[in-house]
Amino acid sequence: MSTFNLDNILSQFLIEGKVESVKPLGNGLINDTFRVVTEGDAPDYVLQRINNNIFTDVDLLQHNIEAVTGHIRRKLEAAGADDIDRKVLRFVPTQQGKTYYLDNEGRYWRVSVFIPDAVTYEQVDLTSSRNAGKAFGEFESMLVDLPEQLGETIPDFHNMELRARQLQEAIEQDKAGRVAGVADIIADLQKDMHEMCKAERLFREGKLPKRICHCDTKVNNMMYDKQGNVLCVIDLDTVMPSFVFSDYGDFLRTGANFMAEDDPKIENVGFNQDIFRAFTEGYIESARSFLTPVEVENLPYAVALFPFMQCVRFFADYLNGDTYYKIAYPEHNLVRTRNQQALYHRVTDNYDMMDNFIRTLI
Ligand code: GN1
Ligand code: MG
Repeated sequence: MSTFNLDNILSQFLIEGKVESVKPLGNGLINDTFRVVTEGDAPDYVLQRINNNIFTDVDLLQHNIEAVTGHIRRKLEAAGADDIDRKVLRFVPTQQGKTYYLDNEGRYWRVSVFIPDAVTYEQVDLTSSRNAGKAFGEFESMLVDLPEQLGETIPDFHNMELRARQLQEAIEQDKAGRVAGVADIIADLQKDMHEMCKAERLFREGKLPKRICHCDTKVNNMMYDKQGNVLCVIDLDTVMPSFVFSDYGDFLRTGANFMAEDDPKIENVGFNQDIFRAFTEGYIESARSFLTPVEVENLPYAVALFPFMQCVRFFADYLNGDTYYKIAYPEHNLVRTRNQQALYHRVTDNYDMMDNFIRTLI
């Protein structure tokens, strides 16, 4: 990371103040993120290198982010909200008036204003889960009337049929020679593959809408103030049309697992019912106005779908020789796979509980 000439990159953006330091920030698995500390009263900034191996159309991506943050900002202004810069990200333009900079080596950069006195969590409690549910429901609800169609920054990102095909290819190609050791996982996933592709079938039958969703609602993609109130949703690269299952299910994948997604103690992986209930209450409260009966009915399926899909994605990356997710050690993606597989099974043990609870809310 230190090989980047960050001073030169920062000088392309219209930032205020003199840069004091630039340090790595957060634990994202895709982009490289830095906090830019400035001297005196000027704001601090977040500098990010956008991983354009994964987000191949940065123009479309930044266009989506501008459309979404602009729309939310206008709504907050119209509602007379205070502290708007703490509730929606503000991107800093370059000298050329764009919100990203392409350097001489083909790397893409962007800068947003750092939100002070705010925190992200790797784990949530009941209050922060309820607030997160409300916040993601509000985020979707504010975007229901976005006056333009957004493109998909990663086409078919949460399409389970595509993820199934990618896994099948990874198995057939066996690029890293790892297939022989993991036959048990392959067989286990294949059992439920058809069932887990249900959303795509409902969509083709015209029964399930796509809406603008965040599509990366893991716990650490939300900023809280020090009192535990949600300020703002961050990490907007995957904002695109998808099923609401994406936001609802993916939050619970990280929020309601007793362990981190890469914890090797599989026997401790489990589904936290209290977090499920708290998050669901918050989500239904703010999403009730637009959710259809088919969406509501399938929320328990969504809770199972996301650990399942994430398991398939980590597993395919493991079989392909670790080309997508950042890893810290050679078997990291296999550990993540087994963790998500265990979580998937713990979630499916809870179908009846989830169904019954959701019924009490509507
Ligand atoms: C990636 O960028 P980050 O770490 O928030 C991934 C998500 C996965 C997640 C698993 C663009 O998110 O889809 O759920 O890792 N983002 C992309 O931790 O693939
Ligand atoms: Mg992130």
